[in-house]
Amino acid sequence: MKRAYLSIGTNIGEREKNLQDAVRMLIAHEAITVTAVSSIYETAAVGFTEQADFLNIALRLETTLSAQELLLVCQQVENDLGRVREFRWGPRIIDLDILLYNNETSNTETLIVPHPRMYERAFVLVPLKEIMPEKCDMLEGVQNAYQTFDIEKEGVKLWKTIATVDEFVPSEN
Ligand code: A4P
Ligand code: MG
Repeated sequence: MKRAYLSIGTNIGEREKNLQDAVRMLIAHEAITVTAVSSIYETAAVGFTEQADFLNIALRLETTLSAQELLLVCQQVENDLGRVREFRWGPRIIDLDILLYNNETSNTETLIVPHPRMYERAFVLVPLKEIMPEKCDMLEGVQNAYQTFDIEKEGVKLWKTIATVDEFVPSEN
């Protein structure tokens, strides 16, 4: 089993439902076990700033998939939720990025892990820090980067506290 961390973001439509749908699809995948989901944060857009605020979460999972296979699953979830790619960093129904994969590095045309921009982004680090176990090798790097931020200035606000995966995905209907 490999452990991976994802960052999930949305700023179009029913944002909380988009997050729940994405998490449900990951839970339903036979080769993935979702082991933790962070609280939901509302975050000011980074990159292209003339767009609506995002909701962002981080998620921890265990999987038998390779990093490349996990990327394909993430892209399938994005497509199933109807994501249309208009331009880089533009508004999106859902975006799933692989932040970390089992302390491994990848540098291919389609996959760079650790995610190349994660340490510069408060909207990634704040939720991620919440779900990293204390013994995790990568925690120190995340904490060091986190300390360089003034979280309020970065526009990252707690939007909804989440304690467990079950709390995140209430049964439909
Ligand atoms: N790719 C390479 N490495 C990875 C990885 N570790 N995880 C490739 C996922 N994908 C990875 O992604 C473009 C390509 O990156 C993919 O084809 C994949 O092979 P994309 O999702 O199609 O396009 P994108 O998301 O617009 O680009 P990118 O580079 O992922 O954007 P970012 O840097 O993730 O920025 N502001 C707030 N507040 N919250 C957000 O969630 N997100 C972005 C997206 C910008 N601003 C934001 C937020
Ligand atoms: Mg992306």
